[in-house]
Amino acid sequence: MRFPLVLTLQALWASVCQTMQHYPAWGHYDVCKSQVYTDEGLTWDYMACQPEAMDMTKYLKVTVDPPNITCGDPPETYCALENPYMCNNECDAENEDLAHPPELMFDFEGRNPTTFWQSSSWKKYPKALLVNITLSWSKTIELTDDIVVTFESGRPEQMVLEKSLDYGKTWQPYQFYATDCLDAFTMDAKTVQDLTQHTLLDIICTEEYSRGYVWKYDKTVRFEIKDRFALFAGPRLHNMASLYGQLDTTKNLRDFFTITDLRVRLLRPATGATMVDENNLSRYFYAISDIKVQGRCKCNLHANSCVFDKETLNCECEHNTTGPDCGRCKRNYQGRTWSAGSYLPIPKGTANTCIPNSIGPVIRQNVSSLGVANRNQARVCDNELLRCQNGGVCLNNLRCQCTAAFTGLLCEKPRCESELGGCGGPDSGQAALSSTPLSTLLLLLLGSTLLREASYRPALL
Ligand SMILES: [Ca+2]
Repeated sequence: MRFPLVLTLQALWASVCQTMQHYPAWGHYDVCKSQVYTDEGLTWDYMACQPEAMDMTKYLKVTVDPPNITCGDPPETYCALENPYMCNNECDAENEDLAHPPELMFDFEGRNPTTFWQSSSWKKYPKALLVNITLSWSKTIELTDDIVVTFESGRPEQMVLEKSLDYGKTWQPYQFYATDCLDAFTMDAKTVQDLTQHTLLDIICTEEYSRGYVWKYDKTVRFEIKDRFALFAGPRLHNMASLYGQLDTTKNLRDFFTITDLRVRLLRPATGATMVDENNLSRYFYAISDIKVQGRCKCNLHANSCVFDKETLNCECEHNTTGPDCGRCKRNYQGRTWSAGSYLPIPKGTANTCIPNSIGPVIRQNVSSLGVANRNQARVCDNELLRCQNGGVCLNNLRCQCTAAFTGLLCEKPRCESELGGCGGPDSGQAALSSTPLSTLLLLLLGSTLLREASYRPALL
């Protein structure tokens, strides 16, 4: 009687696993592999996976160029753009309360007053006041939300947002910003709303974010990622399947949202008028209180986590891949050419796992029958894909040394299952069922009840 029960539990577990795989949290691709029971026994099922999107400003290095352009050395007093007689903005690099270093663009906002980086003033007018702010990740990342730059002073009259995909060797423009696009860049002014699926990759100049001080409460300059996503995924991004499908099949589109570095090129500060007041140049400067960049590590759909270690982000590669972006197969796993995972078919995607150079016979037999002679072929366990379960320890990749309560190739079975009276019997020793497998069994039994109930009442599902 107990044997069929075990089989039922195994079958149930398999069906629970399958159910979970078919209904993952939508669009997360947050599981790289799961263990399933099939006709061939315990095996792995692989899925495309990617890390969660996160606040990427915690992991960047910022460079401001020219290096001496940050205000306060020597100390300087600034006047308000709107009122040349209101001159109470002091900057002194030596005084912590009055200094405005670049880090203040990335600290926690919500404080009152806000904290911000500030440049020296436009003392050398009419020579252009040029500042580059470069954000470097030393890692390929994929943008998932709008880039938002919040200015503490008036927004610049001319600026360019640029990106690099090769760690800053070459740069491409992302978007041009100006009060007058034609005059500044000989480009027609457009907005993101003018873009279509066919022109999504076009680089535009927008006048949307450069209006003068009369709009002083509107302090942000955006690069609209979500509006671009929406061209495929619909206005509220409800059809991410369509977007993922496009990203999968169109490399240019995918690369468009991928960066290693960003650069804000400030070309002309806010003047609030057509004429620059040459007698009071301390009214003109740049000041940025916050930059938001949301994204995820690019791991080629081969990792669901990315760790920050020794000042660098690294994908925790699965699927026998390696490299900072999981961009190649691990040593001895070059049985076929590396390829990125795929979002398709939705929702699980395709892992495109790297496979061993030569696959030995699949080991299904009892571990005790494995001799030294076939050691090269027999890889029963390792610390990555074939992990020993329930506290078991992998010995020389040949066998799992299980704790007293468990048995099986990977220590996956409670030992009491094979004992007289089974796990439910009075002699089975409930101590053998540690809390984890007990709760698993309870879950399975609960699942079984629910599934049985569900099968009786299909109309309610
Ligand atoms: Ca700040």
